[in-house]
Amino acid sequence: MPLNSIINLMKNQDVDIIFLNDPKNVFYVSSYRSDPHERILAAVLFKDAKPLLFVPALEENDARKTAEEFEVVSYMDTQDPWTVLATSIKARHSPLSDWSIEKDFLTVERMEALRKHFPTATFDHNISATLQEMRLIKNEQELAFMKEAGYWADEALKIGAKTLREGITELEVVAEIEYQLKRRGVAEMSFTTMVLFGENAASPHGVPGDTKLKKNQFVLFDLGTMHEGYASDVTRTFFFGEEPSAHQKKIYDLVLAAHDEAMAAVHPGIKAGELDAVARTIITEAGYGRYFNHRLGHGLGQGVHEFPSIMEGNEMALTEGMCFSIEPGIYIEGDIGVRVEDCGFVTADGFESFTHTPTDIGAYLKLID
Ligand SMILES: [Mn+2]
Repeated sequence: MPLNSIINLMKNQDVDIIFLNDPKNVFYVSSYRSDPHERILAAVLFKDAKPLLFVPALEENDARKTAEEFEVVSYMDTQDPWTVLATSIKARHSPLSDWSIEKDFLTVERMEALRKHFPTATFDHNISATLQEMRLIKNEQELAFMKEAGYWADEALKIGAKTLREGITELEVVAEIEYQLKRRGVAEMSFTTMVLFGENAASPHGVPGDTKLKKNQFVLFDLGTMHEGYASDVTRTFFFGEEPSAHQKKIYDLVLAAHDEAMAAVHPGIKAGELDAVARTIITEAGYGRYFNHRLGHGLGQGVHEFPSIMEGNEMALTEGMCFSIEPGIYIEGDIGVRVEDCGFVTADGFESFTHTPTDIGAYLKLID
């Protein structure tokens, strides 16, 4: 479907050919997902000819099976890929003057290769923003994949909770989560799994190590899984013990209130910056504003670094189908770190989360039951 929309778009503009080589965009239009490393992978779309998927020879069979609407052309490592590519493009008998390229991704080296083979073409159009915009709004299929990725993130939290015991290290918990997930068919996490004990969680980008778990500490899990090329991302801060201190409870409840209020505030039309402010105001008014040292959330899709960015100053109005995280936190160096995060999508009148693990301070006890 995205393929047809883009080709139609091309017909309304002065564009003859679209050249995509960002693997995420290639996947988006062709359903073929691959990390080609230094080799060239490209989807080439024409106004009046069958689109072309250009892959390294070792990927040819996989590409053919997946990208049904494309003609697959491959090249050996010993060949000059640009000569093979240019020959296939020129054989298309479609206008080839006005190109649209990914200005945020195409390297100068690759640009020069294109210019060399198409000396009379112009490369003024930029397709990056169009694709970014299209990828912002997820279709039913994409949402279904993300819900499945969310299901496995919830499962990961369950495994993590059941693994906790006094004396276990952060890395041992990480290992157990990933081991059990892989045994159940989850091939890939969406980023490096984070498990942090006590004050270690005061760094929002902390690195799990050999710290041992003690009773009455918070344990912060930030993790996600990939499903069919789509990511999930969830954070829970579990209280490992019976009774949190007044300080622990105060910080936790504040973060949770910010999280809940922001979740409830989402509706089509609210600006990203306004949503950030909903959560930030709660934490700031309680006197902890300087300890909430990152944006409220980020977009989510084929990765965890997509648009929209939920931050102050972002005037983008959120619309149905956009996917992002809501993840307020309070981080006090040498003391405490708490974050509660869910990812989800904008619905006709609100927000639906991909993850459903309970968020209350007693959640840990429920999960190990
Ligand atoms: Mn996140």
